[in-house]
Amino acid sequence: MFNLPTGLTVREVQARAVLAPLKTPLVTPAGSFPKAPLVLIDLHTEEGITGRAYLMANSPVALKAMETLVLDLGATLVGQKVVPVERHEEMRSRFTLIGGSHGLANTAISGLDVALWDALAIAANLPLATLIGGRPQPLKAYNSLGMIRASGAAEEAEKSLSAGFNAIKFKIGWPTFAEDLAAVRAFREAAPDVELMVDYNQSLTTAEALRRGHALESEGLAWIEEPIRCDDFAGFARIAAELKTPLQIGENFSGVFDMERALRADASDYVMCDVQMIGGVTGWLRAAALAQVTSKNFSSHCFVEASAHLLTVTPTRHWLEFLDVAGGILAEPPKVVNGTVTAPDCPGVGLVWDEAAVAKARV
Ligand code: SMN
Ligand code: MG
Repeated sequence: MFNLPTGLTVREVQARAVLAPLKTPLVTPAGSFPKAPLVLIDLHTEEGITGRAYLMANSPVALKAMETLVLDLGATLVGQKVVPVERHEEMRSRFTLIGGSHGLANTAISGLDVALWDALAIAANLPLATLIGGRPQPLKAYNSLGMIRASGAAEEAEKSLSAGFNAIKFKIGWPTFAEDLAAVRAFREAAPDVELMVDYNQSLTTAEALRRGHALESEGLAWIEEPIRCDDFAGFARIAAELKTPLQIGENFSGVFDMERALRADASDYVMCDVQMIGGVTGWLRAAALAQVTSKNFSSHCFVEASAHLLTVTPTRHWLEFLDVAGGILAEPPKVVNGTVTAPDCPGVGLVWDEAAVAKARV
């Protein structure tokens, strides 16, 4: 336990770009990843405690820039106290004169925010969930897949079912709607009793989203995700109003300010926040309040490890997305038990690097 009045002081921040091995390459309508481009963050304190987090560059071209930004922003934390909410606002203020903390700036702040909270939870000897007022508990999780054609659906569905999942998401947005529909029907046939979600990853125009969305109405989908460009809230509002199938967006909300604009525009039925986009732990806690006051089902996006803590304090929590992008460099990858994920009952988030795997994956 640490001495509360003194607290922890940041000594050094390390950032390491890696291409982490994936069990299966992730194929999206916006490009595919054979490996996961991640930045691993280690925030060392004078007291010997290290807070950890990782970020996902989503494109190898952004990886080095992300690493550099985390290092340079992390250097501004050196000598400062581990008081996450204060550090968060200071970090945001560094980007005021460049239009605010969006894009890579937003992700760097979010990653450092998670590392600060992780250090605090480790020092308090509590799981992050417990530190923020919840507790580790089983959360229902869906298996998140890439673009799978109808011909591959039975095999993928079978793998998900035998891993214990009760819900599966896959990406569509094939050149023709006939291909989308064939994939949906093949998954439904192979897994008749599970929830099915589809993700378009912003690949359609509004007119095409309405056309395909209407044609999917009778397929019993649990949600249709990001059919159009992620910042077209007026377009999403139209789609949400016209379709009966719930619309899901949120992985690209750039902080709670963006989320609030989306909610005000009635841009979605559900929200799914991403730890590195919404502002880390600090941003998530505020997003959880926004979702509660607007009665929106709140799911997570990627970042299984941190989300498993954060969803426990999210009053309108819905689904945890199981997409294991960091398992290849973690000593203890996240596990699924009976379709659920539980945050580990150890201090902090529970991120421990497999240093041998990290050494191999370094960029
Ligand atoms: C997604 C986006 C970026 C990286 C991985 C996955 C996807 C999802 O949109 O919802 O899982
Ligand atoms: Mg998505």
